[in-house]
Amino acid sequence: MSEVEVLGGPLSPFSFRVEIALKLKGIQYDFIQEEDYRFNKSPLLLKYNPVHKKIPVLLHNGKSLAESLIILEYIDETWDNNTAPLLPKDPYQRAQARFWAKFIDEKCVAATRKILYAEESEKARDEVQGALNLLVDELNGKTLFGGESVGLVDIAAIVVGYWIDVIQEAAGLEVLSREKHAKIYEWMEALMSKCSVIKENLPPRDKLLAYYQARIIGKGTIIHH
Ligand SMILES: N[C@@H](CCC(=O)N[C@@H](CS)C(=O)NCC(=O)O)C(=O)O
Repeated sequence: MSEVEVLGGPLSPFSFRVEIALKLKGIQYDFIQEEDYRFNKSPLLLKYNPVHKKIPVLLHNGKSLAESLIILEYIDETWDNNTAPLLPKDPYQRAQARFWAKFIDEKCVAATRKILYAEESEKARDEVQGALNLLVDELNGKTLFGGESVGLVDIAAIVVGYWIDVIQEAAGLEVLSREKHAKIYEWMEALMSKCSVIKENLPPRDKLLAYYQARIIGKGTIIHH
């Protein structure tokens, strides 16, 4: 058995976080693709993430870990080679990075899910737009969330800068606006130009779009073009 394995999906933003962190650290790993993580979970997924039954799962020497943000911290602490630290050393800065990563998942991702996969509600849309405005403020005066180098929050926020942009197109809705949230688009551009590992490994946009279009149609959501 390989020392490090990722049980994930090629189009999952959370799985992507884990793969990027490992690549940035230069850690070799094997990727095990979970074929149908929504409707036909594999025995491996149920065994290694019995609590949430979601990808990604990191396997390190046979021990399993779930939840992408927890996995990123584990990777940072386990391969603390200082070449690509994901979290700052200063305790206050570390706590701030965790705060914003949690904010991204609890406010931006959770509200986007509500809009797309439940019924579209104005309240959820206001919620996600309010959260995105706060992310824009957090980027004020910075190129990346992590300052000059890619950090935990940058990796966590790719779901916003890349995935939400595609998902909203698939759904025919606008939550992330090129005008109001221009700073987020600029940040995503800066991230890709500063970090070739991210740029080269992002799933192709057309593939991602087709995937979410199929998911949304499958759910019976009406698409407004
Ligand atoms: N909070 C989790 C979210 C993971 C997640 O939502 N994974 C999705 C794939 S993108 C999944 O496995 N969904 C299966 C399901 O909802 O049953 C993390 O950060 O790892």
